[in-house]
Amino acid sequence: MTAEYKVNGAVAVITLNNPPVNGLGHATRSAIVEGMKKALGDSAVRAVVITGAGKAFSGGADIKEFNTPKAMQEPTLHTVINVVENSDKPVIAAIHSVCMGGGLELALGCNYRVAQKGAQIALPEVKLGILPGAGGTQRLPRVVGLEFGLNMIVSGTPVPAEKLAKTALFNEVVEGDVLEAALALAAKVADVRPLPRVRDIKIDYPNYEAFLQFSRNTVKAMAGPFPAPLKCVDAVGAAVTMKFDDGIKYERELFVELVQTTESKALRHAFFGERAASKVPDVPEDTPLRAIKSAAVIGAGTMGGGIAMNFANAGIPVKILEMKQEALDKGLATIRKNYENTLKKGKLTQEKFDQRVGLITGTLSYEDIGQADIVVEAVFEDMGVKEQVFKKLDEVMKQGAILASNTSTLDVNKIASFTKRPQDVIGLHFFSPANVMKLLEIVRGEKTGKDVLATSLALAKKIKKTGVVSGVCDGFIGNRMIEQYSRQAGFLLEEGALPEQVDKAIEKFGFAMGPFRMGDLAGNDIGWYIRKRRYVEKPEVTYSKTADLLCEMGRFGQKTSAGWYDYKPGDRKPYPSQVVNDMIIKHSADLGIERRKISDEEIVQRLVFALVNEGAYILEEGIAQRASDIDMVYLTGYGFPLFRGGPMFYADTVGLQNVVMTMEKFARGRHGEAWKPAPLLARLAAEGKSFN
Ligand code: T1G
Repeated sequence: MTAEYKVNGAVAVITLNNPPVNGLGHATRSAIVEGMKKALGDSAVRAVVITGAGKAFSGGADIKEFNTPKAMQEPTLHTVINVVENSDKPVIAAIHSVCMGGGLELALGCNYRVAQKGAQIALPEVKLGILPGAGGTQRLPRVVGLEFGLNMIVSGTPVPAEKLAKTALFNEVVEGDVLEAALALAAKVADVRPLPRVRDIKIDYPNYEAFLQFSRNTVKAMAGPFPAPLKCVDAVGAAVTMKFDDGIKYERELFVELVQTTESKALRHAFFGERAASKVPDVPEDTPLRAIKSAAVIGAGTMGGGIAMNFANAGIPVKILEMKQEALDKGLATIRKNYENTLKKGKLTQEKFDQRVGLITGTLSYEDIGQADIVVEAVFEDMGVKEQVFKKLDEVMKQGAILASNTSTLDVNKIASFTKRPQDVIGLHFFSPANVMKLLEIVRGEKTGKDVLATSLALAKKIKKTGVVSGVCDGFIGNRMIEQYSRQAGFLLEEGALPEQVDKAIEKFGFAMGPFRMGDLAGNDIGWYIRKRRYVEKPEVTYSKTADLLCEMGRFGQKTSAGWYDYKPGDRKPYPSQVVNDMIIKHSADLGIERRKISDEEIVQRLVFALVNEGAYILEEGIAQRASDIDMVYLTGYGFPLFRGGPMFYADTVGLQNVVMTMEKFARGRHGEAWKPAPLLARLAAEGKSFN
């Protein structure tokens, strides 16, 4: 049963019991209505308490039901709330831990609400590209006020119950057992009539038009490509401008409109994708984890420093090992500076600053780090250097320590072979800046222990990263795909586009930054170094020479104040470079290519479908476990626009047949060999299927 019914004296208790978060799926909704019918039909019952078992009162509607017939199957959540609100006996919600979305809307339909201190209260629907669709936009402002209610709904941010203790949302906020408090309240209000109903509260907000207009302007500016925030304002506006039932109808219309949007489907895809990523079919959920109470990082450079900050931010003491005092001092000073900047911006308290800085220490001796539970090497991306480091780690690290490499492309199996404990070796590929970027590629070697993998996934959560498991290949998931994206970017330059047009086109599509601005930021020499290796390893793979010519000009990007773009001292703004554009145009001539006008649409298709096709290869080779993992890599590590759901999700929305047809057109052009559809992509397209 997904809601239990029990009579406790003269009070009926309906306990939602649909783990993990008491999602209000159809079965649970039906069970609540059943319970209410029993309570209303039992003359011995004088009041009803609704509460939740397990770790939540309720996390809201069952998102998995959306866009399926079950979501609209009676009793809908509206019906459930109406049954509660029209009850002729008092109904009390006893709220603990989590009360969100439809869960809060259900509570708002009750006559009374008691919450436990610390319970997270939210209407987070906007984060899924929708809005509260069961009366939340009409009831919440009636109990917490128009402004606070609108802020909660437009932001979707949880608020601890005690912060709402003085509002009409809660009759009581207790420290102790919330069910006991609710039963005591039930006894007190059993005979109170008329029963208080949130819908009867009038919102008193003089000059609400000005407030709503101001809210519309503010929300429009921050909503970007997402339609939901503005619709939230419209729905909440109805709570003051319309009769209650008209407001409910209007809210419903807006909800139905939003739940069909691609933006909402993309957000829901990302919500589940984030959670699915931590699941590994052959690693049981109850795999014992290794305790991570201390960490060490090898290398105090940009990556090493950022990685160390992740551990300190999670309260884990971390030792940074460097070879030279000067490098160590520089690295520690950079970390301190980073924290000082955050402190200055008011995003860190002095106490947290002191705690985090205090958790990071430095050393020049390997012996000092031997007792750490995990060590992450972030040294130069060269197999010879990795070999030295891992042989040393194998000597000094205690048994059971996890030996992780932050390599961005190198073979983790080979790295593991430098040790006598390959089962303890794993890749933890952070993305720069490592203390900011959410993505963590967790590279599973052939011999990586299941407990090491499970521990790394749990560690990713602890340091607030999105951990995505990758198999071992050149570039893992993200960099292997970006390689094809960069190849196309180079070919586009040879055929007629210039850096600014390519960047602008893909940034208009929604990328945070185009390939050439990104190259100038990260350093064009990084790609240069990798291509030189590839020219030897894979001579059959062609690249545009423009990027090499650029580097031969010493134009590595912002760090040399010149890259694809020109830069002025102290100004990170990219200015189109005549020198570079001339080089590109001359290079086309040298290749005998007649430059042509290339549309923005073609630019976007070639860049994005290059990602999709390589993603399909990665999927069928089992390097990535699922398409949504690839999407999570691109959403959290490469600035792919969230409202488009990631490259694989985007391809699904375009339609795989259309993707393949477009690729066939490109295959007839220059470097057509790059457009051979991955067999998986070709098959799914032929069968009319999708990746996700
Ligand atoms: N529906 C379906 N599954 C859900 C779910 C939900 N609402 N919430 C969580 N899950 C699953 C999640 O996928 C994961 O599954 C497991 O529960 C644990 O989640 C009409 C229409 C509640 C704060 O947006 O914010 O109500 O991976 O790992 O860290 O107006 O889950 O184990 O298989 O996140 O303890 C509005 C979304 C819905 C809340 C718990 N509600 N959930 O966090 O666990 S729309 C939300 C969360 C709605 C009404 C509208 C969090 C949490 P698996 P978890 P957690």
